[in-house]
Amino acid sequence: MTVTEKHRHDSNLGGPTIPQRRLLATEIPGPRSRELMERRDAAVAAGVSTVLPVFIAGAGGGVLVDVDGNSLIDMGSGIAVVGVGNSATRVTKRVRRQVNDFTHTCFMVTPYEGYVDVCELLATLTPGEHPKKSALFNSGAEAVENAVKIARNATGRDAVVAFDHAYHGRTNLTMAMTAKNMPYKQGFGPFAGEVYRAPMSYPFREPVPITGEEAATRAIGVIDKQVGAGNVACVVVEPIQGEGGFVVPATGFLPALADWCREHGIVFIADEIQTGFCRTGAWFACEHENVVPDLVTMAKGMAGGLPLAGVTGRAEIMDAAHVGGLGGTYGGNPVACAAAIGAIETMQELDLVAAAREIETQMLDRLGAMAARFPAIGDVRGRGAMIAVELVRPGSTEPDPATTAMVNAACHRAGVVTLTCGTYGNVLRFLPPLVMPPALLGEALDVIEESVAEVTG
Ligand code: PLZ
Repeated sequence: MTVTEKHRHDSNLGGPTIPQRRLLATEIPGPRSRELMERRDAAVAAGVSTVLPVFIAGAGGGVLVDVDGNSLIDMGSGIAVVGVGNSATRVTKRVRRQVNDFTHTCFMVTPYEGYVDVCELLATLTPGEHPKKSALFNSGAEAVENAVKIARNATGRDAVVAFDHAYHGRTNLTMAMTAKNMPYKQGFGPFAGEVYRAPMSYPFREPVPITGEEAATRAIGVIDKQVGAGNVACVVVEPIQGEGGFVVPATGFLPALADWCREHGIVFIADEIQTGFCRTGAWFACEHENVVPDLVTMAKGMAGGLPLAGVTGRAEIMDAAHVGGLGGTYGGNPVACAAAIGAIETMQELDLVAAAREIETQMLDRLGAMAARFPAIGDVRGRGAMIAVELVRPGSTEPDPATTAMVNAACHRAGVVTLTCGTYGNVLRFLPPLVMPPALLGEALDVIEESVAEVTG
């Protein structure tokens, strides 16, 4: 693409006014995307993967438009990021204004108001009425790293507890906390020490059904025996696991765990990086069970696509680290903060909590009917606009990653961008932008149904 063409695309192709339709102009991927893939393969490190080799020229609402003129339905939101829609108006307006004023000072050198605005908003929006403080970073992994630093400093303890199926990032400490070896950890060790793993509540995969409280007792038993409560700085849990398979723990699991942490002076950290900012039909997924975490990690959805992450929590814990102990050159970059303010305004103005709940109803309805029709669908689960189906060998709970990959590929060929996840690679997950028009979501569900029929029928 020439520079002039790029400019035309920048000014015309994206944003909420882009036509909300599925349109296949070429096969997927088209010829221009294939050319670009060749350049990509020659220039980009092999370790960086591609789910769908289609190059995007513009995006908005619920669609991604590629360089061949195909308009694809976006059921991934760039992995739960553009909940407010791609290039959302309030985001781009505030970003443009900020870019014209200044792009960077480093908040640790000379501060600016946007950073403080975001921290004030986070204090209001996150669960709990207690005094809160925040620190801002660039990525989810960095937020998790810093939450652990803060918890260790505040408690004077070392041990970190994470769960089976957990995903917390790709840095050294967060790789240690992430459960799945391939592709995240293989060959990248040695990993950070003092990270322990506890069993998760994964209702579909319990050999014998147990309650959330029983699952919490089981996890606590492991921590007590293998670590000792008095050595634990923090327990870190995704209230609904993301990469691990959209695992919704049984009711009662999170509250029991949070209570036990409180009793033992352990910092309870909710990793809401994937679940936060209206995604699950609440501002934060902890709210579904009235759980008030000590610290919350956030990223993804908070800034409408710009890199921004945060840790928010009890003021006394957040303030435990010495002056100068937390930071980073770019953390809370002014452009990213402007985007976050625009994104949060969009969530409030369009009531995206309600929108996510409507998406949930529409999706669970259709996917539930599909589960009755196709024996390969073993489970349908999730909350809000974070919904998944787990594919198994019919009549069993044996994971079927091959079928999952084939259904995913069939969706892609038909112009619907879906993602997979799960420890066993057998979960097809859906993360539509919360501004997805119902008719377009209905069309995506038609394509998903046709794809399951094509592959398994
Ligand atoms: N915690 C709960 O979901 C990011 C990972 C994509 P970063 N999930 C998408 C990939 O394969 O790299 C995630 C998450 C939870 C932490 C993270 C990490 O966030 O912004 O990717 O560092």
